[in-house]
Amino acid sequence: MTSVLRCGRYPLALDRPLVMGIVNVTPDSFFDGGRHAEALAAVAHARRLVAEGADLVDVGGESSRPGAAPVSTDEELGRVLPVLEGLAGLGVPISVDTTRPEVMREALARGATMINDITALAAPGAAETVARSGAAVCLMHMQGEPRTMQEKPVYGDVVAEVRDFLAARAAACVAAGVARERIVVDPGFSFGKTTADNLRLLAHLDAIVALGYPVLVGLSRKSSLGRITGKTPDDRLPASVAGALLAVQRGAAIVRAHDVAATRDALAVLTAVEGQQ
Ligand code: 7PM
Repeated sequence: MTSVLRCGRYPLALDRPLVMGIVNVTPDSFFDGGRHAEALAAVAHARRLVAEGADLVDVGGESSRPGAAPVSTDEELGRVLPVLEGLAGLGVPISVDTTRPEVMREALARGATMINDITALAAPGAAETVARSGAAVCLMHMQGEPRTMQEKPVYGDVVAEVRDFLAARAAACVAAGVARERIVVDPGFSFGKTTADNLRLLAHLDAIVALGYPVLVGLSRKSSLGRITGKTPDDRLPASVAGALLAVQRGAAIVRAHDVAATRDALAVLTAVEGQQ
């Protein structure tokens, strides 16, 4: 029987790997046309990712990006909400990357059907906000906080710690009223993890998969891939595609990717081979 992830009005069948396209709403440098141009660029990018085959898109106002300067709630709302308005009728579920219940509420009211929270709904009221909505949620593991988490991550057993954290957060969400079919878990590659930690987590992803929730993996262009290959972010496409493929082979249900078309092609080859077994 195929399992389903309930993203509000969208039931997503998990009988094949899904690709979540990354849409960053970037305020800086590039776009000098102000807020309107920034939103239009993000909307255009999201539509392009859907045309490339994205099964869902993840819109982020960069409040939770590693190393990024924190932005105010108003600033985050100002970045994300116009993009959601521009994406009405997109046809695939829209995830919003946020840790703030107020941003969650406003985003859900504008059609977002998934919340991607790098703090796994730690904020007071966050789990209740998601519970009331019918939306899906991605619960991610992070050690520390974005500004400092890469300074000196320390684990005893990284796989067991990440697994136990995700199990506890999923149970807390269920207790708050989020149906199991709406929960996704994510080991949070590079969020307070060394390259060795990331590799161990990927090699033992089966331990996370065994929790029984769909697993989302985000390795796209990350620095661990840079350390392995010696490549800058712009040249990490082959390594990112390899990472996505390895994650899905180890049971990931969703991969979060910048390069949707290439990721889809690689997964199509994997799915075709698996159809032979
Ligand atoms: C700088 C470094 C900028 C890293 C952006 C990033 C994940 C995520 C991100 C993930 C989930 C990026 C990351 N990564 N959400 N948000 N899982 N659920 O590559 O791995 O976009 S931010």
